Formats: sequence, C-alpha cells, structure tokens
Amino acid sequence: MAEDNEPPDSKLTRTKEKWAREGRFLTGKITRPEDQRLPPGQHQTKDWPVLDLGVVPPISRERWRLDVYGAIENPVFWTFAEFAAQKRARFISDIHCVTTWSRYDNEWEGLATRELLAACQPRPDARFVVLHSHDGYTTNLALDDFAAEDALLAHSWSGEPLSAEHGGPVRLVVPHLYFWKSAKWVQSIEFLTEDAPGFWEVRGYHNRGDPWAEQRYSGD
Ligand SMILES: Nc1nc2c(c(=O)[nH]1)N[C@H]1C(S)=C(S)[C@@H](COP(=O)(O)O)O[C@H]1N2
Ligand SMILES: [Mo]
Repeated sequence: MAEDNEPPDSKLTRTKEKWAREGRFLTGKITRPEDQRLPPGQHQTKDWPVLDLGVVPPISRERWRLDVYGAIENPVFWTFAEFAAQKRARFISDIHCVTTWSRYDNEWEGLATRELLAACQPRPDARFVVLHSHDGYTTNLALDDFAAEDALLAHSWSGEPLSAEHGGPVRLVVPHLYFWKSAKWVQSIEFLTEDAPGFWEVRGYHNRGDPWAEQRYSGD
C-alpha cells in the first residue's frame, strides 16, 4: 500500500508549480455561478481527463476502509459495505479543473458529506477538514465548503462503480471548488481546529479555489 509513502515527484507536478508562479490561464474576470455556468478561463470538454500524481493505488472495495478522526465526537471507521449501507445521495454536477477544462452533468452516487457530518458530529471548534489519500495526496477545505449541499463521497459515476483511474473505490466531489479539492482514493478524513494546507496548496495553488473568482493560485 502507498499510504505512508511520500507523494511522487513528477514532471507534471513541476510544470503545475511553474504555472502557479506565472499565473497561467488567469483572465482577471470574476463571475457568479448563477449568471454564468462556465467559470472564467474555462472551456467545456466532453471526455473526462485523468489527472493525478501518476500512481493509481490498487485498493479494492473489499480492502477499502474509511477512517474519520480528529475534532469530532464520534470517530467513524467503516468498511466499504458499511459506507455503502448509509443513506445514498445522487447528485448531478459540473467539474471545473484548474488546468481549464470543465465537464458538465456528472452523475454521482455516494454519501453526502452532510450525512457524514451527522454521523461523526464535529466538535464546535472544528473548522477545517483534510482529506488523506492512498497515493500520499492531501487537500484541505474549510468545514463550510466540505459541508456544501451538493458535496459527496462518491462511489459511483453514471450508475457504474467509480473507476480506479478516477479515484475508486471512493473519492470526494466538491462541485463549487476547483477539482483538485476533490480527493481521489480517499483513505481518511481529518477534522481540525487550525487549517493545514495540502499537496497543491503548499505548491502555489489557492487555499480555497473558487472557480468563479478564479482562485487558481495563492495570492489570487
Ligand atoms: N488522491 C488524489 N486525488 C486527486 C489528485 C491526486 O493527484 N491524487 N489530483 C487532483 C486533481 S489536480 C484533479 S484535476 C482531479 C482529477 O480527477 P480525475 O482524474 O478524475 O479527472 O483529482 C484531484 N484529486
Ligand atoms: Mo487539477
């Protein structure tokens, strides 16, 4: 298993760090999702590109566990069967990747993050969430963003089990933020009282990542 390994250093990682330094793709426009479905600087794609650190961790549904811990009242440790037996959400949403592609109308099924919060009961001082993935990737979100009404831990896409290349058995989907916040191959979810920037957030990418405000890079 790759979970204790350092994330791989790749040419793509170095290219994306360079884009952050140069402010690549920035248009300087700010729009709102109500007025404009496609965020500034994005273009629509019909296919679904694969983007990650280059390692697909081989985690079957049988071996997968969800470990939820930190500033919560009820730590959760579920097998895939226990996870899948929770109340099922089905959401349709758009993907916006910071590398400028957007893909409309993705059908996801899984557990709404709000249901997870109801189960694990964050303490009053919990304000941030960090996702830890089996490839060594991490990403951080404000608890309010994690709790968005259309955010979910997805195990299915278009009615089929989520493929390994797209983050199966289970990935996060947070449609209102750039897609790097949507961690693939979720291993554990940590609740924190202080923020803890993740893999891209310490490599020049924005701490929040609102596509309509073009929060691509830190300092935008
Ligand atoms: N575990 C993990 N999750 C990840 C990544 C990653 O490298 N590892 N890459 C992020 C980035 S930068 C993007 S754009 C999306 C890509 O998801 P996709 O390959 O399903 O399109 O996954 C995000 N989640
Ligand atoms: Mo990305």
